[in-house]
Amino acid sequence: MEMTFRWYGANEEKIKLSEIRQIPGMKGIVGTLMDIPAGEVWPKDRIKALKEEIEANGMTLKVIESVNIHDDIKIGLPTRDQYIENYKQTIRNLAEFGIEVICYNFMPVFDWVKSDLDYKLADGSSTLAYIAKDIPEDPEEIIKKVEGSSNDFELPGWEPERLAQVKQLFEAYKDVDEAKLRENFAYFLKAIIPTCEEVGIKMAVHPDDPPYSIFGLPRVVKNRDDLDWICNVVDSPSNGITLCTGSIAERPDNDVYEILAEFCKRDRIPFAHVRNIKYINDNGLDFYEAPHKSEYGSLDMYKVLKAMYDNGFDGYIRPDHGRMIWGETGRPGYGLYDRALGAVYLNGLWEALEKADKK
Ligand SMILES: [Mn+2]
Repeated sequence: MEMTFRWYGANEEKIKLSEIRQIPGMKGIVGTLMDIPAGEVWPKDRIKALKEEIEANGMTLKVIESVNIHDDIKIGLPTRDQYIENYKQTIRNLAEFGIEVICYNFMPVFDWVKSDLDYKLADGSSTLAYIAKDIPEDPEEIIKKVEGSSNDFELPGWEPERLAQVKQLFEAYKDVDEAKLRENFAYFLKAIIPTCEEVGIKMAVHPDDPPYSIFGLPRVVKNRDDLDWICNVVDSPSNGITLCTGSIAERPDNDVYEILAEFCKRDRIPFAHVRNIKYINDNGLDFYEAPHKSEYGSLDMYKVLKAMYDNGFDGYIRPDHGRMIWGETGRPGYGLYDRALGAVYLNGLWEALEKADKK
C-alpha cells in the first residue's frame, strides 16, 4: 500500500507540494494536467515537467487522475476513433514517464453531483453533502449552484466551456441508454487495453457518483455486478477499478466491504479512494462526507482497510475528500488539513493491520 494525495497542479492550487510532503507517510502525488481538454494528447514535455516538480519535492508520480474520456466516445459517434487514438497516445506518453495507473470515469455529462459544497457540521467545519430534495430538476440549475459555491476553483470534471453547452450535451446523449453506454464502454476498453498491456499501465475506472441515474442519464459503474461486467468484458490485469468507498457506499445496498474483498482478491483494484460518509434523513439517498474516523461516519474504516489488507491489496490509496477545517478555504473537498488527517489515520490503521499480522 502506498499513500498518495491528489494535487491539481501549481497553476490550479493554493496547496504547495512542499506542504504535502510534510504529511507523515505521504509517498506520492496523484497528478493531472487539468488544462488539457478531453480528447487531446497529453504532451510529453508537460508530463515530464510535472513528474520532475513532484520528485523535486520528495514524492513520486505514479497515478494520474483523471484522463477524461471525450463525450463522443461515450455517445459512440464516428469521431470516437480519433479520440481513442489520442487516448492511446496519452497512455504511451504517460507510461514513458513511469505512470502506472490512470483513473477515469465513464459517466455522461457530470463527473459527480452533490447538492451542497458547503454543508455545515456541528463542529463548525464544512463538507460536501447530497440531499436528494435539493437537487434541482433542471441540470442548468445544478451547474449554477455548483459553480456558485466552488470558491472560484475549477472543479474536476466540471469544465465551464463544456458545461456551457449542457443543453446540447443532453441532446447528444438522448439515445444513449444503459445498454448503449455499456456497448460504447466495451468498444473503448477493447481498443485501449492492449496498449495498456503493452506499456504496463493499469486503467482504473471510478464508480459513478452517485451510483444511480440522475437527470435521466444512464449509469453503468454503480454496483458489484457492473464492476464484474467491466472486469470480464476485457479480462486483463490492465483493466481495473478505482475503488471509491464513498461513491460505492452512497447506495447503502452496495456492500462496500464485500466488494473490496472480492475485487482485491481478483487483483483488480490498483487504486483506492478511501473516505467515510454519514447517511442522514433515512431515505437511502442523503448523506454528507464525514471525517475519516469510523465513529463519525456510517462506514467502519477498520473494516474497509481490513478487507483490503486481508485480500492482498498492494496498490495506491488516497484519502478522498476532506472537510474544510481550521479556517481553511479552497477547492471544495480538496483542502489540505482534513485530507492530511485522513491520510495519517488510514496509515495508522494499516500499520496496526500489518503489525497484528506479523505477530
Ligand atoms: Mn472518489
